[in-house]
Amino acid sequence: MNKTRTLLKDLKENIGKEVTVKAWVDTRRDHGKLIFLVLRDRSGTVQAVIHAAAGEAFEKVEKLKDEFVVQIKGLVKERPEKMIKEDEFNGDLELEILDAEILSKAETLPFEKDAELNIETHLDNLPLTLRKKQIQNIFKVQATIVEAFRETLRKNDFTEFQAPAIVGGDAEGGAGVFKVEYFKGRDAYLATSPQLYKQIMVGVFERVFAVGKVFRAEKHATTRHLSEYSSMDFEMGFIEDHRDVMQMLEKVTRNIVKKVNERHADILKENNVEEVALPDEAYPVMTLKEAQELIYQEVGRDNREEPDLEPEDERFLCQWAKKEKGSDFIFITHYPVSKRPFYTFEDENMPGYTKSFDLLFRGVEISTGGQRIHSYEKLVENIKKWGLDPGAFEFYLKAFKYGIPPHGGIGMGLERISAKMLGVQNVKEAALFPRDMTRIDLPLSKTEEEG
Ligand code: AMO
Repeated sequence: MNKTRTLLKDLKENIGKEVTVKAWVDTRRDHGKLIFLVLRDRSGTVQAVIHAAAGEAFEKVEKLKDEFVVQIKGLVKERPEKMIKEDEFNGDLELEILDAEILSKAETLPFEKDAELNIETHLDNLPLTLRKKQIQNIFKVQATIVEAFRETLRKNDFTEFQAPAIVGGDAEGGAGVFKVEYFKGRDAYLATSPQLYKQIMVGVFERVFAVGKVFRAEKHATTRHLSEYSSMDFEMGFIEDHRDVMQMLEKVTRNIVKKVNERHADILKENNVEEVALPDEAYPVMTLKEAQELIYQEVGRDNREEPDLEPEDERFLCQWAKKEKGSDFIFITHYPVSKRPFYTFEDENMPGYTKSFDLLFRGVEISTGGQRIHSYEKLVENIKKWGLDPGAFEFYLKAFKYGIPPHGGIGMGLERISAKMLGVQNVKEAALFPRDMTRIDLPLSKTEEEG
């Protein structure tokens, strides 16, 4: 057998020639004396066919089932005009099977391949369901989002760094933290964010970014929360205030939209999602107070004394921004000091409120950021005020003892922005292997029962 492999996307250049392809059997369909296979490799799909008259080769193909891994020798043919399927990958071609070899067998699938699965069955079977094109697409787009995030920041002189996942003190408030029982004489936790380290790194490179896993012991299973998620963070020195950070985040998100549109127009079309609305002007910006007043005026919901937005407020503000400003993104600034972590900079012109912001996108908060406190004394004071132990932050505080410029940054949830870009309802479907209170790969109760 010819061992040189031709990828399915390259079949077009081989019309009339014999090739060897290596692929999965995506589906098999028997039709009288004919067997049709849809083959799938990393580059695409093709329909392959064999007639009973082919003898020995036909007997080999008869043994194949869905998800068998095969090596197939075949002749690349153009399909007759009336058999062409315009919207199918390689829809104008067909591979006439000359020989087949099984590289790996597969058992019968535990679900109907084309059936809409409920989310639990989907998640229970991820090693298989991730192979579906529709699901693969989510993670292709996700990879592009990360690439675009990195690209913009590199272009703007940021250096990527790897943040630790085991930490001695939690920056975000402590409620949702996983404790690690291992280290002698010291409490340790899984990082809820690279916050402390990105600030330390401002003292090293001025502008830094990190993409990595962070962990939140969320008390609720929701469509927006994961126990482990991918955080895309940046931090930049020598800013005037939080608005410099917002500008950079706008650049990053505009490039994400641009790259996803350029590269995945077909996927966006398949998912039936509208193009992301980007305003010609800068993204709309509102303070929390203004946002609450607007909600009160427009829909009569009076949350004007609340320190934060409710999910329905976030949805309303996004609808408003889309309608009034032609933007799927909107910044909300100036959350109260009491609702933000200890490191957040208070606005000298608006005491009690911070130079911090959330970026909302299609109804949900996808990013939080702001200016940070850079004075050592003020930080120590705040750590105490927040009821935390300055001893736990001794290491972080060294950076501030020895000169840190005014700085700020953001953290953005990769799964949340991916889900919203693709119209995926539950953030768990935009996480490759989601963990939450009820699941580590398999449902926890089920594994306990079985164990
Ligand atoms: P925050 O806690 O708001 O801020 O988190 C930043 C962003 O991370 C995402 N996110 C989540 N995604 C999935 N599951 C979760 N449980 C979850 N929690 C948060 C959201 C959110 O906007 N250190 C600050 C950021 C900064 O100021 O730089 C922080 O962690 O998209």
